Amino acid sequence: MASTSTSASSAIKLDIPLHIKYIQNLDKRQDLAYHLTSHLRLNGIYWGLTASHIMGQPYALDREGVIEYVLSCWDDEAGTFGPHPNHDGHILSTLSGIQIMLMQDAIDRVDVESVTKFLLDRISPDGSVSGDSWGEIDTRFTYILLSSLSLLGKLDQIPTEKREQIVQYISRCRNFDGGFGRVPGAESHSGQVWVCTAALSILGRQDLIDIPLLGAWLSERQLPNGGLNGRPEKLEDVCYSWWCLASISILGKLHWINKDKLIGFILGAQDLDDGGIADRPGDWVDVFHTLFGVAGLSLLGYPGLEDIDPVYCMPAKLIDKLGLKKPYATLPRMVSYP
Ligand code: GRG
Repeated sequence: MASTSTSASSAIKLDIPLHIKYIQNLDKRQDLAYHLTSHLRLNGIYWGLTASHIMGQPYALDREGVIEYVLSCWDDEAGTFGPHPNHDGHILSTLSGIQIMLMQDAIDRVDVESVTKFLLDRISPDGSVSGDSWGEIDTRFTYILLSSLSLLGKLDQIPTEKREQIVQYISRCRNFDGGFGRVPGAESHSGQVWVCTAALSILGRQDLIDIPLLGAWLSERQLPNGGLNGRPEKLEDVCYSWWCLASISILGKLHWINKDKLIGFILGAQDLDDGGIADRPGDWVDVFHTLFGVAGLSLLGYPGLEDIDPVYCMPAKLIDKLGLKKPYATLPRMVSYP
């Protein structure tokens, strides 16, 4: 369980070797929890692998084992990746599959034409994007479409008029507070704010964001204990150290967050016995919060970490190499902490 002592958190450090060990030990096929989370498996591998890259250990997981597993998730009928073997293909697992294969330098083993077709088929005439052939709509899927196509070098396959419809759809999801929701009219939520600001950044349409208004809304997400929440009147959670912080970095206003207080909050959510990071101090850890805690610390310039790209949530070096880097704010990497 994560540390409960917030006063001690200012003195503790990120225990990189312990968190790497935690990620390496997640593949516990004898546990019921492993099977109950199979619908999140490809996402989970992406979370663990990205966290390992950011903690400077890109080879922490068995490369060939990971590649074989991703390939075993292929759904022939959909022409893309499902989250686990014999599961239906979905846009959520598609992005994770692409991200993992890129980080493993194995994208040449993916049927890129088939994945591109699956993705392009998700765009509806009103510019919304569905997760699969069943038709659920969510701005998360809009981001995934754009991020996936862009990572595959296929963004230009979206016809110009559809691209404009996508932009207009995202604009319709913008609210009076400058934030964005899941669908038009839905409440602003930091997770949806990230997907929409990152999507507009990929399309080069940040002009549709009210930067001072949204930047102020995002900075108001920081609570007195240093943690960030996802929307007003809600509890702080380590994962918003990614959704809020990456958004505010894309807006160029990273300095509107109190860095030291947020670092203290994230470090206090570590499990210093068995590794991993929880949603908040005192709770059980999981790999989702481990990635977003480490990713938030990287954006804040915590020492000893690799840079993460706030638009793609992948190692910045890899995104630079692919020529996909977009404008965003960074903080200098600290030499030591505290
Ligand atoms: C490549 C990192 C990456 C993501 C792919 C799936 C996706 C695109 C983005 C998800 C964005 C999102 C909606 C994140 C929020 C997740 C979350 C913690 C939701 C919790 O919502 P509530 O209502 O929590 O349970 P609150 O904190 O509002 O009470």
